[in-house]
Amino acid sequence: FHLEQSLRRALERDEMLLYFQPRRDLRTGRIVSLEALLRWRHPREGLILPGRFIPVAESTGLILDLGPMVLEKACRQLQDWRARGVPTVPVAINLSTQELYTEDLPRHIQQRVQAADLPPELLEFEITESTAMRSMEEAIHILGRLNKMGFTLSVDDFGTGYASMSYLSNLPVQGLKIDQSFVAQISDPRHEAGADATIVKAIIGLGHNLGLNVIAEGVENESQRRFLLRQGCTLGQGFMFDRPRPAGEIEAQLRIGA
Ligand code: G
Ligand code: G
Ligand code: MN
Ligand code: NA
Repeated sequence: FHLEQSLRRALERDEMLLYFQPRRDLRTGRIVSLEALLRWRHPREGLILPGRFIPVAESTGLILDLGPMVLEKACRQLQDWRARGVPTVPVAINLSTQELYTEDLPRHIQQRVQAADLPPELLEFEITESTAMRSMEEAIHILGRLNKMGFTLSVDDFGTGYASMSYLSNLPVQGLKIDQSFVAQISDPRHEAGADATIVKAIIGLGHNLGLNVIAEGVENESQRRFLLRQGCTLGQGFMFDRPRPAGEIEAQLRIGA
């Protein structure tokens, strides 16, 4: 099994699909948005997770085919749900480093979204802290353009990179996602006085003070949920509520409003 060759073929044969993981209001459990997560359904290897192939796609340049394909699939899914009267929520798409700095990404995104006749409010884009830091001035410019077009932006995996507070305050983003490695450390009430709990509290405070929506990733249990709520973080995603799932299963949940 040669990953790079197979990946090229996978794109031609359309073996890629999107799963979706809800972000929920931690108080009510209501779905507020979805994150699109790429999956590769390999005919022999089965379902391959992005952690295995996104880095290869990035290093080979295949990401420049994969990225637009993800956007296209997400737009088509939203369009389909809307056409069939399924109550929709915004869908967040992960942008890799190479994609963000692609020539004229904002215009490309705008064209796709307009072609699907979608309001820009239905799409969010996530970039990691390290992607933003790669070329700060350029990132500010690109994100600013996306913002003017009406798209919502957030910083993913926050806390794992080296972004300083002043950098974060300069980024035209609306949201911040606490990396799941920190959230994992508050899964036991006895850890709430520990260093990681302090980091989680600090990130929530920083995000809110900058006027950002703060989403906790990797919420797996009730004590994490309660801790986050006590700190004022009301948005989360994680296995406590949902695993990433195919569109059909998500649709059923959107219909019942759960
Ligand atoms: O779904 P999973 O938890 O295995 O995702 C692992 C990683 O792959 C995450 O960091 C996520 O951001 C990334 N990822 C998932 N889907 C996409 C995608 O469509 N594009 C990019 N660039 N990264 C993705
Ligand atoms: O883009 P990002 O790096 O945030 O990717 C989200 C990843 O986190 C996805 O691969 C998803 O499957 C994973 N994930 C989502 N919720 C949980 C969770 O509660 N626990 C763990 N361990 N992983 C999660
Ligand atoms: Mn993400
Ligand atoms: Na993340």
